[in-house]
Amino acid sequence: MIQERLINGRLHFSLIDPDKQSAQEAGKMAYLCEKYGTDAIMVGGSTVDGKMVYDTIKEIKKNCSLPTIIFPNSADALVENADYVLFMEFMNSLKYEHTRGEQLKGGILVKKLGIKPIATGYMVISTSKIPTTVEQKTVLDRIGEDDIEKAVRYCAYAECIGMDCVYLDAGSNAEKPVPDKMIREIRKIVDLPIIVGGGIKTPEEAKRKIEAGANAIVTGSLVEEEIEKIRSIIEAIKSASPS
Ligand code: 1GP
Repeated sequence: MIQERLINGRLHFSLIDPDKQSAQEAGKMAYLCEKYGTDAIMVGGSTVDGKMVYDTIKEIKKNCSLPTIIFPNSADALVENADYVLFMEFMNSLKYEHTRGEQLKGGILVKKLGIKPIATGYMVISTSKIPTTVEQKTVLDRIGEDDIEKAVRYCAYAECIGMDCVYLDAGSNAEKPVPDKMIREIRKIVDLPIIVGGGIKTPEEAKRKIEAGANAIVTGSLVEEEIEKIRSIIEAIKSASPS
């Protein structure tokens, strides 16, 4: 179970956006991600629909033996050939559809389709001057890079309501990743596994996030743009010594 592996930490997830390439190309990317040592393939993006997700996962499964995890933008992204879904409450969104609306549609689909849900307290940390795609698509209770206490509060809430993990996302191609200090302060209070993504481009950054207390690092843009770079990022994650 991914949830158990998350608890032990030092994981890397490769995020593939079905909107950015053909399903066949996504399959080839997943093959390389597995070869480079990634732990799971996340599939999602802000504009995808179910057919694109289904076709992409089908090709990924032909080329790679790793678990697939849907990272949904809505209930429409839920498809039966996925292994897991990050079943998310977008905790710092002020839009009902992002906190509860799509989840009410999605819960029943997850049950019917037999996808394993990973209950995820998802939050966007705003680190960029120009809003990232996810920031443009919702209305946020903004958590800036210095709003550490607020971030800790959200994560403690996620633990108290029984989530499996929290996901701190600076947004795809963020100017700066989630700050190490924020991860460290959350880790002092919160026992849940912490997934961190958005703007992580170097092995050093990835390693620092793990050493600050993150259990898994997500990279998406690098998989699309310079896939061979994830090899050194994965090596750095696996060699990190969490505090
Ligand atoms: C975005 O956290 C993911 O939701 C990945 O971000 O594309 O910047 O790696 P990047």
